[in-house]
Amino acid sequence: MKDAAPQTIHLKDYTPFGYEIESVHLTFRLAPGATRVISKIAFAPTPAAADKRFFLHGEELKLLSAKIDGAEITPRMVEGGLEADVPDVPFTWEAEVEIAPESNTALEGLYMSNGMYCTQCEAEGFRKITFYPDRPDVMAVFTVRIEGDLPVLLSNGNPVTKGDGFAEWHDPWPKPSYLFALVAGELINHPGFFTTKSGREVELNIWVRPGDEGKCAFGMQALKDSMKWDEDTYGREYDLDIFNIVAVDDFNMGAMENKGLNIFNSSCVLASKETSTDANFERIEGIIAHEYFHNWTGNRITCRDWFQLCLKEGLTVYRDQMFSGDMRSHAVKRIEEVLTLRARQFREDNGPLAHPVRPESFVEINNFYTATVYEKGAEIIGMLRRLVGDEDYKKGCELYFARHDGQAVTIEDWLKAFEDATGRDLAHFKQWYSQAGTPRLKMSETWEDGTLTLSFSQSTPPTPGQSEKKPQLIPIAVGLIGPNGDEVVPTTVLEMTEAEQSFTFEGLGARPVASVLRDFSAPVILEREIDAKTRAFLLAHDTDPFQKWEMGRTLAKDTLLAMIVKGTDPSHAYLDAIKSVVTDESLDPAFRALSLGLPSQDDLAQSLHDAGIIPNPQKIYEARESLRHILSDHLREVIPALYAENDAGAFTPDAEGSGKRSLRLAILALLSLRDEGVTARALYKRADNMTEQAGALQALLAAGHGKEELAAFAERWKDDRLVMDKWFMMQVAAAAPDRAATVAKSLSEHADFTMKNPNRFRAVFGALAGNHAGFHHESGAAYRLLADQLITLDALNPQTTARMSGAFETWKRYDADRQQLIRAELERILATPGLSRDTTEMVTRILS
Ligand code: 0A1
Ligand code: ZN
Repeated sequence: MKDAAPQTIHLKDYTPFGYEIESVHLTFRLAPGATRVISKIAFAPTPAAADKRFFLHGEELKLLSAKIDGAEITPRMVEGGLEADVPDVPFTWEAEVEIAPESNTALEGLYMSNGMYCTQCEAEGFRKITFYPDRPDVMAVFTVRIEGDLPVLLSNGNPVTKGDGFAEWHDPWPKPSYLFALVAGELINHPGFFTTKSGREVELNIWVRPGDEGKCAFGMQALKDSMKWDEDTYGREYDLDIFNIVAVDDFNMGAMENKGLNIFNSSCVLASKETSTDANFERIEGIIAHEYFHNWTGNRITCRDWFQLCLKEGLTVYRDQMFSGDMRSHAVKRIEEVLTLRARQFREDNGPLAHPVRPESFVEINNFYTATVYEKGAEIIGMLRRLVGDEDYKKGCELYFARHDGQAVTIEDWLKAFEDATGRDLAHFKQWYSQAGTPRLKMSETWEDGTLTLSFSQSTPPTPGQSEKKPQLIPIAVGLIGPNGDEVVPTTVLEMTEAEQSFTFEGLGARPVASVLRDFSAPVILEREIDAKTRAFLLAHDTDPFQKWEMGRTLAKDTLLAMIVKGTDPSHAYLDAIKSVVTDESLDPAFRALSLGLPSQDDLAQSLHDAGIIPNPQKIYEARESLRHILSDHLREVIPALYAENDAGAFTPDAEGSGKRSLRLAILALLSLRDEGVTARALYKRADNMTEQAGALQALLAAGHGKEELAAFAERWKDDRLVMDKWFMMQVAAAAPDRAATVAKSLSEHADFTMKNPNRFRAVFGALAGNHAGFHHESGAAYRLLADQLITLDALNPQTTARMSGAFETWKRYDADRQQLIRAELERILATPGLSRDTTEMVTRILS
């Protein structure tokens, strides 16, 4: 069967399936080239259903037999599946199909990775395993028998029996097919256990390939911490006797929350101090929590249809963010969240791929696992909480869990629970789900007779399919700082609902300075008339860590923009302010490190574009490089002490150690511009952990050194695929603009490069897309190279190809020559015979 011809699916067309499922029995006879899947499904017509069409999804399946109530039938094969005539009373459907996991390079459905069988069914992969109503609103209880000559055979739920060459699993919780999972292979487990708050003993396992068993302890602790946190914070308890995590090398995304059997990209679970950086540890902790939290927000309560994806993803991201903040530092975590939101979601919202958090139509749902659905979706939950307050947030969640457990629901259901629990009308707030684009919030202020007036106006630029925008409900968290640096008005939340609105603060003695959008209380772009002096004042005195950081960041950005546009020297207000922050020992080292960071080249390009200036990538690169040298010079007297004092000592992967290391490495990067790499080389030799080893190597590369260390690194780590991903990535990331494409090309010819492993592909070509000046080099070489690679990859793995094509999403910012070069590449991709639905949709949207 062929893929269905591209067809647009609309939210407004939703209709329920006409049948309920009483039970599902699946038998798998595993064989790499020809696996048999035997299904036995008890259906019952839904009495009230309007649509009685019995349609089962199925793709790339060889149907061997089909029966209804034991009698052989011949179903009608139609696009995307089959139809059959069925009785209007309960009946049993049986089918036997054959699939070939060994040749499944799309990594969707049942596939093989290093001899191990595994599955990925979200969003619509189950239809590549057997014929089924593969839609999230059909929930059923599954019993699974796996037959195969492998020691470890896993599926969802609780184990029933295990014998020589077979195992049986039963999942008592009704679930949609996208949460189905099966794993079979030669795996080793790192065991653990957890006792839930009601005394249930849960067996925990992290399953890995032999050789990786030493990299599981951190993930196991993160899992236990997550289980405890969800009990303490949301009252959510785990609900099976066993919880399994499996690490797999070939995986399109980060990880997957299959019921009781989470499957992880090995890069998102395996950790050791020798092979993982602090950033890896933090990400692993967050993703383990994310997948675990899905057990309630996603699995017990799931989505009615894929338009509601943000229902589970926005909420679960919000939950994992709060968890990470509790485990580490809320201040640092919030700044990191905003950095990613701006880098990924604002970028998306400002280009041709902009879409609402709850889209209204799609061609391929896999293209909507986006920063908008995930990260902006989480921002919406954060705003909701700020608006209703902590107590009412808790009440709303509790009502939602109590009311919808076991159901497949919508954003309307989520908001209704909050309206009912709090008595608040959320009609206006709901618009955040349907209106795309990042609101621009302008602020001006006046001062008269002890009254400060803050006047705001908001507007949202048009996005594809939405030319007219309405005002959003924007929670603006504000605090006031008096002239002596004391806070005179603590944080209050202003609720802006109109296009223009003013708020007053009365009875003030002296004119205070307003700290606006504290904690980044809404996903908007704040444009505010504010001079460098006032910024420096807030940077010194603001009690809100996010705004404190933000002031340094906006100073850096203005400095860079002036350097790029006017060729001016960096402002002393910025250089001095940064110096005082980095040397302020009362501040968290992690915060100081973040303050030293410069806005990315991509961020600067967007700001120039917003200001009506066509960005020149080479100039942006040069200005940023020049500011790095100026900073290194400006800080030269304090650098040695900072470097010496922030030695974290013995490695522990916690916030404290990682904060010190991040400050020290940021300092090292500046120092390496002045000492010929001597200090970095010494650290590289001595380092007993990957954070410092990779940090030292990156500092060397960024300063134009590091050739020998790069070779030594490859020699040391040639057998560790995750560390080697870093080796591939670092070289492309550090390549000079005119070398980036050549470096990426030669790495793609390296013996250890393979397109079949998404991590490796992303290491090289994700890094190429992320090397702003290199990707946008005027020769167009990088555009061409990426297009060549995507065309080849599409035939193997459409999902990763489509995702990576997002590298071109900003093309309309640039000059006519670059636009012409990119357009030609996009058109060349689109003209590829047999191009996947995934990539066709993405490239078409980017071009539109
Ligand atoms: N639900 C997972 C992410 C995920 C989505 C799609 C996938 O394949 C198309 C795989 C994983 C999560 O949010 O972690
Ligand atoms: Zn998720």
